[in-house]
Amino acid sequence: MADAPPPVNNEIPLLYADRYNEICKKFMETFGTEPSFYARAPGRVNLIGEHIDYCGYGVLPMAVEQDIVIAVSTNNTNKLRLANADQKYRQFECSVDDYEIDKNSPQWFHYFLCGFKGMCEMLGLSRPTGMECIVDGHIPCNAGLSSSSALVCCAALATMQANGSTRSKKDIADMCAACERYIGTQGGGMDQAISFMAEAGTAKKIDFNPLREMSVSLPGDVVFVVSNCCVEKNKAASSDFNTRVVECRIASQIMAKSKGLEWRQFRRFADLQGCLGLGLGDMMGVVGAELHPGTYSKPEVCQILGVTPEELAETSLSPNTLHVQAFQLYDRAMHVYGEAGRVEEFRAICDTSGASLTLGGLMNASHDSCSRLYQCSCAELDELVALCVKSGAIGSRLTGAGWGGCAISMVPREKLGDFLERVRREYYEPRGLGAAVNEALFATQPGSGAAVYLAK
Ligand code: ADP
Ligand code: NG1
Ligand code: MG
Repeated sequence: MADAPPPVNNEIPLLYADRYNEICKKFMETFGTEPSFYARAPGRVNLIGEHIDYCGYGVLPMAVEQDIVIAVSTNNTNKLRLANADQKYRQFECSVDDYEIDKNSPQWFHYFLCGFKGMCEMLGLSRPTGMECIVDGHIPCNAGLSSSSALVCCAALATMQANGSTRSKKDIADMCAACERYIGTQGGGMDQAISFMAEAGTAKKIDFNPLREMSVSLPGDVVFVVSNCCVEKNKAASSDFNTRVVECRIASQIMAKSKGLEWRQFRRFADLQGCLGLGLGDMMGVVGAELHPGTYSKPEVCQILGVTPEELAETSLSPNTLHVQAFQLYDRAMHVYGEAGRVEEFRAICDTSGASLTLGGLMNASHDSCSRLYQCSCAELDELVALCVKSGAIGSRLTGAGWGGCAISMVPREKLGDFLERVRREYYEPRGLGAAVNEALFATQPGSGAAVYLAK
């Protein structure tokens, strides 16, 4: 499956005809011509396995139905002309071989350019075809449902189709994980992998290096519900995300050094574990023995590794974490090794029946670890997660990078109505968010992956 290219369909499903017609109308108003095809890429919700993909560990997401659709026509003018169905995003135009991706103040079209640039490099195109594009997105932004990667993946897919090429889902996903880093965030590959490799009706266990996917059947007696705490967090606009990536890198380097290994070669916890040949539980023992709780100052890190601050910047930091003076290493490492273990347990339990209670317990433990050890939640999200559990969820946790955004809850099917009503009444109404509740609070099921639809 992952070795096949994303599907190219001749028909737009009847269910989506109205939306695509609307996009087509806007396209004609904007560009005075009809689109020749549509690319679509979904967002995702991660069921368990947070902030561990960039440490080399497997995760367990599923695609959501919400997606990014890009309508495309090609031109001979070497111009890339981008518009957005949402008027709050300004139009953008550039030459196909002359543009910059601004890491310091990322704007919406920079995410498009990440996918465009990555695909041009992958296909070896120095003069890609010009394109007119309208982006129509329905994934809540800055909320942990991976709207950024859906946009990057969709732009890459649109660029591939416009230039008449095909590549496998797996290769495009790997490429998109790398090219989204042009925006500055040094993420793993979860979001791009699930956007291409998702299948309707099944969650996926995604593993990395090399990229692999495996279907995971979810229990039938529960429903998964997304709830957005409505605090936005744009990951590329702050250094919080990369600070976590860097803390994990430094922690694995310090442990590698204390084990007498060539520490400069280590960037991820999974590689250190592989090299030491230990289990995840044993790795937590290594963390306990080799790292201390609390904060490491930058001079302390430099002294342990035997480097100058300039050398540390080279071996371990990212451009937007050069200013960071304090690193939490012990708690981050404990979170990652613990969370990697929970993903394995979650997947194994999905294969047995009557498992919901145990799965819920793993989700609750995951949230606790994200909130306390990884410190990537916020007061509103913690409050919402607690309310979801009080309202009948068997398990609830933040999903995506966090610092705001969404929780995912596992709710017994027969309690769904009461659950939604209580969360609406006790979280959204008191905050005056009642009008937004349908987009912020919804049951979801595993959706399908990225695809192309040819226009008639
Ligand atoms: P997320 O958790 O949603 O992936 P990120 O902080 O990674 O959040 O990136 C979100 C950014 O992606 C937005 O701030 C915006 O720039 C861009 N984006 C997402 N969806 C759209 C859209 N429909 N139109 C324009 N830009 C979008
Ligand atoms: P979101 O919340 O969608 O931006 C980010 C990373 C993932 C993963 C999660 C945390 C990117 C593109 N996405 O997701 O790789 O690390 O956070 O589990 O960097
Ligand atoms: Mg994102």
